[in-house]
Amino acid sequence: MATLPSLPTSSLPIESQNGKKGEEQNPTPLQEYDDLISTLPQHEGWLPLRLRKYQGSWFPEHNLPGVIAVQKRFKARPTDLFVLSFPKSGTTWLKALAFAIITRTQHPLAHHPLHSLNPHQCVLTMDRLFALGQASTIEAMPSPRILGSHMPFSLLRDSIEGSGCRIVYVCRDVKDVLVSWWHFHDKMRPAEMDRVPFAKALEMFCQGICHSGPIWSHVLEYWEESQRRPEKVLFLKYEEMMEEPTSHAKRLAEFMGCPFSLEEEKEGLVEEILKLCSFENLRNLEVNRSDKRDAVHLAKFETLFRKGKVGDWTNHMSPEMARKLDEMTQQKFKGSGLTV
Ligand code: PAP
Repeated sequence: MATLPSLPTSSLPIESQNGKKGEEQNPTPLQEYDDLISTLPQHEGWLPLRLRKYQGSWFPEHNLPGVIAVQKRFKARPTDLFVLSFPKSGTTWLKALAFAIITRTQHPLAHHPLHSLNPHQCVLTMDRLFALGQASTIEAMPSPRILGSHMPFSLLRDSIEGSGCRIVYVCRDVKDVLVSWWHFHDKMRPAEMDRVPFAKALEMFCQGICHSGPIWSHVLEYWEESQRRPEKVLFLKYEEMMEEPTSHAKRLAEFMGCPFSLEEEKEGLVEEILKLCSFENLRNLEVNRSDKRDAVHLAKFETLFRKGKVGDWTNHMSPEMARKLDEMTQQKFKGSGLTV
């Protein structure tokens, strides 16, 4: 088996890294870009997440300082691995899988950190850390690091170009992404706020007005990069991963430079990792059932595990709505070679 990287510090929650729980739970949010952000177009349709449009994409206002800081200041290392996605496309699952695969020799699966930590605590979201004024946490991580983000490729390009780092990206049926996002928002909204009607959500989504939207350019940018540099950018589809999890876990391991040995395969390690990272297993863990959340990931962890199914859109959309979204997707991806 290829030599596995040592356990990245990103595997540990921030409080564990510093050993003083709570101290960095009062971070000073980054204010450097507040003047710039106050001039950007805004949209309140997804309140309490006010969105701002920055260089063609919409971001939650509270997180935009982090996005801009990553774009302007962050420099990837050659050994970095980035787990990237459009929100609600399978990020949590991919983070769990990548992390479990890469750390499998350090952590016997029976005592793996994923039993007690949410995948977002194992693979930290770098723009959130920058937004919280904790960029130094990322710098202090020993190589190899595993980091996550929902940032579009166009905003990350300068930070990663020429570094030799690797990227794993997951995309998902646009209709299921919208349904997942709509439910997530519903759980996030304060009781006094009205639910966003699904038809309005669809309309905003089609206009690209949603976290990291528009979805189509987000997906296309990573798709095109994966076509240009397949050895450095692995492009995955949620539906295909659900259909053939074993072959995808193996592919992921190979891409990350730590393929499963024949012995590991015979021992059933691939299946064990898949079980550990499965929706059912993760959802039922105490860390993901309770009201837990951390300073980095604002939402309660339980909101990340809803149904975990392919095709739930059929329970929310009329055939007309689905046709509209499918036609938009086909039109946007036309000529790219990408089918979803
Ligand atoms: P994020 O962008 O906030 O990180 P993300 O993990 O990308 O969220 O997406 C959440 C979706 O992934 C949810 O889909 P649903 O709303 O349609 O149910 C969630 O259920 C699903 N999900 C989370 N963990 C897993 C998993 N281990 N396997 C499959 N799907 C999962």
